[in-house]
Amino acid sequence: MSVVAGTSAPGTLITVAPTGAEVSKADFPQLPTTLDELVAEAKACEAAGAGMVHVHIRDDRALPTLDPVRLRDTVVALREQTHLVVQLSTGGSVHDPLDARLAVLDAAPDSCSLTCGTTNFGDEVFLNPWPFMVNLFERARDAGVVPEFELFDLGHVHALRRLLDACGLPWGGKVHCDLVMGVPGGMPGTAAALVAAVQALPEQVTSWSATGIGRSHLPVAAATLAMGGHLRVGMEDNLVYARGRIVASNAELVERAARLATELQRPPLSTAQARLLLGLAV
Ligand code: KMH
Ligand code: ZN
Repeated sequence: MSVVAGTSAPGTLITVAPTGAEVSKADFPQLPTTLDELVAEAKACEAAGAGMVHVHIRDDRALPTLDPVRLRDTVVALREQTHLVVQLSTGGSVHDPLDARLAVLDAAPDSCSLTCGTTNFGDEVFLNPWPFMVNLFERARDAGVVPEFELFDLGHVHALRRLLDACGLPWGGKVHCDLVMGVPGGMPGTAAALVAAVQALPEQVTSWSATGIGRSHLPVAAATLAMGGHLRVGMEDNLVYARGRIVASNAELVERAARLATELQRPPLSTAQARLLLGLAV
């Protein structure tokens, strides 16, 4: 199925990215960094309309970690206490080595992120060499984990085409990607860039979402809904709810996304519908 601008999915998958690897707990105490905080936030976000959670975890000092035991405990806890699709980040932080990022799959999530190319990331470099992408794709397929392809740039869209042509379809047979827009170093968070990226998506793509970083969060969400895409929101991507007002919780970002989607006649997908969309067993 080709997913081009103008085609409209019947409902909206809302993915919440509650924590990320970059935001400081000291600066934003409402950021969920402990397992209890993460699970509580995930439950509130599910109640507000989220279908999937994109997870980065923190250590006891609230710093990003890819500790395998913590990752596994996190997947188990989220599975026990929510119905959300559990997606672990394999991007981690810009300081994480590639082998630790591959090992994230050992925690047996439903889904994992897979970024389709290296990108400047503020003052840092987010490294995703081609052999790493292929390795992660194949390991995810072998492990029965559905990748979400993260696209930070138009070049990443073309790299996704190359990856699918080289490796075939991922586990589950569906191809879901997420356009991450407005990262300093990636494509801008504008409607024009969104149209260009969506029009360039390979024909194997069955669904797409987008998120705008920082001040592009709302414009990207509005343009995405208008184009029939799905939404990602959360404190990983955006810390400002409105002019002069900091985000109080991830759930309020999900609530707003659900309201917007409902007004546009594409209400939030249930978690069961989200699983079908992504090629996961219900
Ligand atoms: N934290 C960024 C360096 C992902 O989760 O896969 C990478 C990132 C993408 O957040
Ligand atoms: Zn992430």
